Amino acid sequence: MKLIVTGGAGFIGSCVIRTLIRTTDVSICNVDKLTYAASPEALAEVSGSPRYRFERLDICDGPGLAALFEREQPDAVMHLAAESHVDRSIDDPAAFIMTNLVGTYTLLAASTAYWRGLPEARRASFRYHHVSTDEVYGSLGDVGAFTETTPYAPNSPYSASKAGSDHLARAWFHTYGLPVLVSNCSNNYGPFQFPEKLIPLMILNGIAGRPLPVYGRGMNVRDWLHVEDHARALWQVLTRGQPGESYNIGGNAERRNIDVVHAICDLLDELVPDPQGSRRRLITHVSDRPGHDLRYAIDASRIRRDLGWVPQETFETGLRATVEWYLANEAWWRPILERRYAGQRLGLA
Ligand code: NAD
Ligand code: TDX
Repeated sequence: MKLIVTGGAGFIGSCVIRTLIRTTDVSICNVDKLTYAASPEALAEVSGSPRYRFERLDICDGPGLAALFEREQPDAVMHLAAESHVDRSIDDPAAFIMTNLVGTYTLLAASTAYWRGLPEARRASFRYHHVSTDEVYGSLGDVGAFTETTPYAPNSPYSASKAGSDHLARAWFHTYGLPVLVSNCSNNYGPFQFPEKLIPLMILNGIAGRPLPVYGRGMNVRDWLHVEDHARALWQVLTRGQPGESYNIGGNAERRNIDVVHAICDLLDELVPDPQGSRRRLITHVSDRPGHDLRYAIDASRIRRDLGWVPQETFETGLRATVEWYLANEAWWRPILERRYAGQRLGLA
């Protein structure tokens, strides 16, 4: 199989590529614009593989995509390229509208033009997998979980742009017959996650003895999944999912933010003792995120039942491995912290 992965230099896309090159015989062309969030270093282990190649391209570039499809002749597309950080979408939504909406539209149009020209057998087996988030469903109260039929109710510019892109993918299936699969996953964590997101930010600030900024009272709940479990789920959806369907992906690991931060402090204290006793002393409650969704929880019974996917990590094993990974990989994150854009977000400028 020849697969085009968009956003393959990002946190999840790079994990998908490492996992698939290691465990399948698929050939991958990684299409990525290389924004601030990209990490080519996360692809070092596959860069020598004859089954991997990289193409620097913006998914808003229609002619560039058309030429790429012509050259690559893919059997499938897995679309992960996106602007992904909620706080950035609040400060400056424009890039989110361009990449997540216009870029998704441009990729759908290029995929459809290419797919229509395929011989019948290849047209039938072609797949377009749109990778999305549970944030499109909005915010939950104390009970219940998102299912595939939960109505969309996005609350941030990020989630609204992702919700719109999900609807475009759905429409391309119903209107043009493109074999579209959609998946909606909960919060990911693991190696190579850019340190603007909660878990890597807390680990790196904890290592450096800097304040740990918890929004509001830290009572918001997220449902966490290790990125390698997500990558395995995406492969199941791509190869075994039913076109026109969507699949929720989650690890049944709901945690309050404050409990996640406590767990990180305690793991760091165990692995690198804190000279002043405990890193919990660094916790600083800061003003809340505007429109902050209270709780996300995923009901992943469809993917478990229909595709037989089950996560391999628990939150406890995955978080420990992640803290250990950041402690062992300063050579990856130190240059990121020193770059100005990260400095602004991390308060290090
Ligand atoms: P990320 O921000 O780490 O990586 C995004 C990648 O997309 C980067 O390599 C970037 O260079 C690339 N990109 C951005 N704009 C582009 C453009 N216009 N053209 C080409 N490439 C472009 O994101 P991530 O956390 O790896 O998320 C990947 C996907 O998974 C996104 O679609 C996101 O919405 C979705 N998702 C993320 C999570 C999560 O917890 N991180 C959870 C569920 C779903
Ligand atoms: O400094 C912080 N302090 C804090 O309390 C940061 C960065 C976050 N938080 C809170 C906000 C959220 O309740 O932690 C929670 C997680 O925040 P993020 O890591 O920014 O993730 P979230 O907003 O939940 O979105 C993530 O999961 C769904 C990804 O960034 C999205 O791309 C994905 O779709």
